[in-house]
Amino acid sequence: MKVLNTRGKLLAPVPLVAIAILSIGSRIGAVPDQNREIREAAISPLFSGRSAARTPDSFPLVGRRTEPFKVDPPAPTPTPPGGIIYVPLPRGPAIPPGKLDIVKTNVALASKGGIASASSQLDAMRTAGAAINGDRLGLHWGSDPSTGSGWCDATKGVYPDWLRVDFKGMKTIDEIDVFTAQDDVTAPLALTKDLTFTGYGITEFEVQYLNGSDWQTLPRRVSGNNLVWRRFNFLPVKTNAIRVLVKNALNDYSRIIEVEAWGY
Ligand SMILES: [Ca+2]
Repeated sequence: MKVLNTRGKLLAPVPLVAIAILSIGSRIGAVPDQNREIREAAISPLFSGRSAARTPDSFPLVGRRTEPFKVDPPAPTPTPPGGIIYVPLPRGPAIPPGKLDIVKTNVALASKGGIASASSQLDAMRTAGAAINGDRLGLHWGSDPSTGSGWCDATKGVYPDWLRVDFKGMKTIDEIDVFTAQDDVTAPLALTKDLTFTGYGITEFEVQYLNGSDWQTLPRRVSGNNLVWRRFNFLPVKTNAIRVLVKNALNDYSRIIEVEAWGY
């Protein structure tokens, strides 16, 4: 299978796997206009290493192409696992030619150079750093923030509180995931997108990214939340820091187990 530009020139080798072009808002299984010319696209591996239940807008981003191109031959329907999916994007920063192999990772991780800070923290076991240690569950809450636990603020019943992560330099990100405290912090359950809380989670919050010296708030502000895991997908932005601004939570404190920022 080849990727051709509009003049038929081979642009890049593509693995012999199915290719689909998804128009904005379309879903897997509905693959319209396979040969339609698109001007800009995110190029993502389908079902590679992450949940097959993920929606097209949350696949790991591995690259972008800004030159008009089309796919030849048309993709089969439905697209089988292991295929590649081209998601047209209306705007956003472009990756230079030859950079199509960039893999999206969680750039907020301490192990990736992320540095966490917060408006306050309850104690040395529930630090901001516990929210970028790679543990999404909040294992052994209240002990060893380097391997588990999570962040808890120190201003009882007073909001807002914030948790900030500074990246190792400028990053291009298009997804942020926020995990709050589960009901049984001594025995957290396996995560699903439907897992709810009734005891300690954050109920009202905004996710922001730093644009120069200004915090830009993602369009979807959360209120009345009862989900442990909230994912935010957005058009790629280039930034060096993100922040979760908590405006209300159950049980008087803001508790965030982990915050992730996916990009490169
Ligand atoms: Ca954590």
